[in-house]
Amino acid sequence: MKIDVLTIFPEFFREVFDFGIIRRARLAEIVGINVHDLREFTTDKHRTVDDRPFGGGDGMVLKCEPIFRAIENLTGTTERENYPKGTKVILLSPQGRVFKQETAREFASEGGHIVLICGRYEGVDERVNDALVTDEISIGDYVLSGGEPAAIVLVDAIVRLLPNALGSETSAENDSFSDGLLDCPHYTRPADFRGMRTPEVLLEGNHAEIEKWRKAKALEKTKKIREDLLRSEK
Ligand code: 9D3
Repeated sequence: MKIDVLTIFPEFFREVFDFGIIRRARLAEIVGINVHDLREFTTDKHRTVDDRPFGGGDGMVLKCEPIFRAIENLTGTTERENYPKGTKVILLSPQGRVFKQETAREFASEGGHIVLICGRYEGVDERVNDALVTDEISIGDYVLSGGEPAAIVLVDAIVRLLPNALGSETSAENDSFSDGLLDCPHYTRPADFRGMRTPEVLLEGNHAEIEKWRKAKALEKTKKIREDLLRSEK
């Protein structure tokens, strides 16, 4: 898989893809990640990426031209219909559909080439959405100052689902959210830490009982914290 990130703050991403699973996946050439400065796709002397909104109002709007030039450079076309098969051009914006584990699975399995456009300011010229964007995505109901943190979230959630990205120690199928429940509590040595004891069942080695305990704890936690997960389809 190839992932390109378009941003006016390329420095924001400088070290974030150099750790853990993402680093390992890049070294194993499971994924190639490249971050591009939107200003590199400007043609004017001042390298202008934004301008004031038509109709007035506060803030600035990201201009069409640098984004169209970037997408043409990265995909070969500025018409969404003509992208090579498996190309996703994703706009990170508060107006998008909310990113879920299901969305991560969709992008990991269908996206051979993913381009992430990081929104900023009051927004992005709507013609970017009209012509270029295949998916508009938000990561949740809170206000960020830009799409950059959201891009990092998507890259992390997608890359770890790519075949062979996880080591043999973990499996994506065992994840919380794959079975729709929160995880059970975990303990490691010492069994007694400053008087706080590990539940006996985990120390006794009865694996059927341990499984039963873990399921019950996961259900109890989910009921208390995320009842919505028990009601919803997924
Ligand atoms: C004035 C109305 N605001 C829209 C709700 C303006 C606005 C706020 C925040 C415009 C852009 C932003 C920057 N945020 C993102 O680009 C963003 C985002 C977010 O704020 N929350 C959750 N997911 C995302 S993905 C991109």
